[in-house]
Amino acid sequence: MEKLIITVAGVGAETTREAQPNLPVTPREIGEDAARCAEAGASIYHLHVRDPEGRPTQAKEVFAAAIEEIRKRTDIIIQTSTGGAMGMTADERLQPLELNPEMASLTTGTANFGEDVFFNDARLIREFYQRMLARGVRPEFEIFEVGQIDNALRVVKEFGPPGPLMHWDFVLGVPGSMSGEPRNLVFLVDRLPEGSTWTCTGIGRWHMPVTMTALALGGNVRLGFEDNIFYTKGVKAESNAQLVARVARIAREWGRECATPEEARQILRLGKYAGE
Ligand code: KMH
Ligand code: ZN
Repeated sequence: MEKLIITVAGVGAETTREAQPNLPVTPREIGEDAARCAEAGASIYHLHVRDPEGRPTQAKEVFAAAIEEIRKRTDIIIQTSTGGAMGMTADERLQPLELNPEMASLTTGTANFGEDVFFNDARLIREFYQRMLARGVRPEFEIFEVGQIDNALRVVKEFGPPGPLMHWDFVLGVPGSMSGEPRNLVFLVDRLPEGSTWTCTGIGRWHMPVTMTALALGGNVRLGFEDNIFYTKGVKAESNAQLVARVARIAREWGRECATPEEARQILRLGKYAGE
């Protein structure tokens, strides 16, 4: 089996320090968090940033500061968010792409998100995808609902492929969208075209069920305080790295080592590996 790629969604836009006191918020804290996660076995950091008051922002300058702090410490793959926070405009959300990150998230459809609606209509998807293609930024298609796979394939057909392969992330267990039952993940993976790689994340209590299903299917895993703040029921995790270490340990027990960031670049055929 291919090495395991662990993505850390360590910050998010909705998680607060009140809910998770160990949430990294400042650029320096985010840099230190990413380094500890890489040490524990992670190879991608899905990046959101916060303003000095701890509120979500998509400001390019704050992303640049966080990326600088990460890069001082680790060569982990940085995947900037274009989802941002609920209610942000498309222009706001697009800002971090100007920094030409290696990867960026791209949700290919509107989804119910708790009491809110995460808005991504066809126009927005087309615009975000074209911007990523123009800058050579590899999208990670964020899938909350099955039809979003078809929406992604539609823009790939219209504007061309995003690189040598398509990378997907199934986000399961958001209240209002698909749950993290094993049969849902099997169903989604079964729909991917040839030349795909995939990861998945279980929100809240779905973290471990989705993780274990992904390992059984030979897929990859995303985790972190954006998606889940607990280690076990009622016990908050000490750090994102603690969550990484547990999954790395379980995978190793199954004979599956974690990919280093460079090995992950090779598996995903990013950058210099794109032509191989
Ligand atoms: N904060 C959510 C509304 C992404 O990063 O691309 C959307 C989100 C997805 O976090
Ligand atoms: Zn995100």
